[in-house]
Amino acid sequence: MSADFQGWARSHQACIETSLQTLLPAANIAPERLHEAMRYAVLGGGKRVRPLLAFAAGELSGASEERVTIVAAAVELIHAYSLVHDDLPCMDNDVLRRGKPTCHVEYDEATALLVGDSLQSLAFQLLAEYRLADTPQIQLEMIMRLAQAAGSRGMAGGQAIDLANVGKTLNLPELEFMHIHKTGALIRSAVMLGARCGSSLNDAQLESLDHFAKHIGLAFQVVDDVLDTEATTATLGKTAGKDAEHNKPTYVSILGASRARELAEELRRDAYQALEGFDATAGRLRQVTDFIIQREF
Ligand code: GRG
Repeated sequence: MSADFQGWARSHQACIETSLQTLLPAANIAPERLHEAMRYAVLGGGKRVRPLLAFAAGELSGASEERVTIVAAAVELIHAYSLVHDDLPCMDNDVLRRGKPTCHVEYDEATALLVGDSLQSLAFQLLAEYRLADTPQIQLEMIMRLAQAAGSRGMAGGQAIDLANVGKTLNLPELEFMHIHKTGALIRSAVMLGARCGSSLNDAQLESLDHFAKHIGLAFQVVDDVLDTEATTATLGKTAGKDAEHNKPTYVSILGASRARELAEELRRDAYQALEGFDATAGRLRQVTDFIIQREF
């Protein structure tokens, strides 16, 4: 990873942290415990991959950073909600997330449920509250895109498929279908919402960008599966080896670790190819792609 990218990523991670701190309700506002738990779940952790993608896509479309910051925060709030709910005993039942006790362990299950609900509502409130696009029509499309990505035809639906398949054997297309929804849909929306904050892209370019986003969404999951088997709990900040322990079908269980790594590389090449028609302003997206593939946690 180049020093230039590291500097850019660090400054945008800091920017999203500061914005989330301001956008989340203060912990001394009633109901204090819920607000404190929302801040606990969102602040001070995570790689902020989705915000980085939104910022990089915003650079491509000539978007203002103020607009992209709100969009990036909204997508990260949806992501944080999904992690809180995913960790609940009725789902993955995990105790460690982002290097600290999961939300329901630190607080309680009912609070964790409400944290997820409230983060999701706040995300959509932000998208409706701020001016984020050149026309109201585009902004409504953005809101609809995030709703679709988070809902039963996107992330929540993917999670339902995941839960239904524990202990079962899936083939590669079935696994891909699950992850396009569970992980890919939100990543795709981060890219597209970031891009829609600006106005320099035509329909064909937006389509190429969407193509790019689909590939990196899948690549992200392939790498996630590899890391689950190869990295330690300490490095990941979440329990390693859970997929095998829970008998979950993964890219590693189906392909083996080495072929899964190759698949991630193929997806990186496909993602790069989708960006071929763009000029140097797509450079950040290429760098975030490399980060997704090469990350160690
Ligand atoms: C509960 C509605 C609902 C959905 C849950 C996305 C998801 C569906 C669950 C997250 C659990 C999980 C381990 C998914 C696999 C890939 C993934 C999204 C990992 C976590 O994302 P990172 O690595 O996490 O970006 P950080 O902490 O860095 O933000």
